Amino acid sequence: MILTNEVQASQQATQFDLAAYLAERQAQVEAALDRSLQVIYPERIYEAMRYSLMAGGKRLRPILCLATCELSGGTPEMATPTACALEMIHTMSLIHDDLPAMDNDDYRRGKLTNHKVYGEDIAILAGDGLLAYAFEHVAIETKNVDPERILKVVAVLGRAVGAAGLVGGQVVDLECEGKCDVSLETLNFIHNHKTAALLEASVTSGAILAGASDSELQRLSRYAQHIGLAFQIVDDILDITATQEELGKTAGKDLQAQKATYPSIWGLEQSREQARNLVSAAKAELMDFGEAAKPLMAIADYITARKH
Ligand code: GRG
Repeated sequence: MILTNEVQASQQATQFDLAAYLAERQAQVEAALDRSLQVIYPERIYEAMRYSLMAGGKRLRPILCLATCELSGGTPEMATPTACALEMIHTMSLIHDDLPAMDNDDYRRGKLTNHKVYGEDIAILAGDGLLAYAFEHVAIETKNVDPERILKVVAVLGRAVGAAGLVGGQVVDLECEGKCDVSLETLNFIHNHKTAALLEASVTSGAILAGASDSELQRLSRYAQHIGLAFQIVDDILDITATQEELGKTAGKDLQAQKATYPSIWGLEQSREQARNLVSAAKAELMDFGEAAKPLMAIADYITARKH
């Protein structure tokens, strides 16, 4: 699903086989997610949780977590439960974001949204169930890692999800609905919290599990903040330029809702340039890691080249 032209463009830039890397990691993540959540009684809630969790998606957050764990000298096994938890958290945020009380979307990842299939009540609970299970999964399934590191990861995930992260960003986003005078500062606040916070947690949690130093963590955090904002700028651009089929969700929603976006402030061309600058800044943070940072470099390039 991800192995398209934009990946080939990134490969040429970094001379790294990103397509093969992503395909292998996606397969590992899909298998681990599939194993992580069984349908038991009461079946309806587990089915609703699995419906969205196994609906595809790029699996970018788990892949980043596995990549930084490896970069910092860890093994994929150490980070796999956290990688799954990140996708559970991301998926629950999409389920809640799509609800009628929020963005009111009918399609996500090319399928009907959770509430369209299971109803609003179950969709809310499916999100809650995934959120709680994410933390349980990290605590119970992480093996051969110092418990202090696991505790630190739990704190990082909690902060990324709560009012200091996704929830805070979503609240300001809701407050800005229908306003035409949203400042760049406010827009940056929204997306640093809604989008970049979980990407940052994905990058740092893998490194924490592997025992990265504070200075390595700081560099990785800055890398993630830059790619997080670039990711959102590209998301805003794609909302204008891509089709529903390419996106797997309704296209043109931002324009329709008269939402403040980066292209609405800067226009398309300047938005593309800002995204490219952020990716360059992200890659500069990786210089000291040498060859081992090639996957993260290639992922940064992919973010501006992606079409969905
Ligand atoms: C977290 C407790 C809690 C509640 C949710 C609704 C909400 C609060 C926050 C909204 C978060 C949100 C939906 C942010 C948008 C992030 C984003 C850019 C999503 C698209 O990510 P991709 O492109 O999607 O990685 P795939 O489908 O590929 O995984």
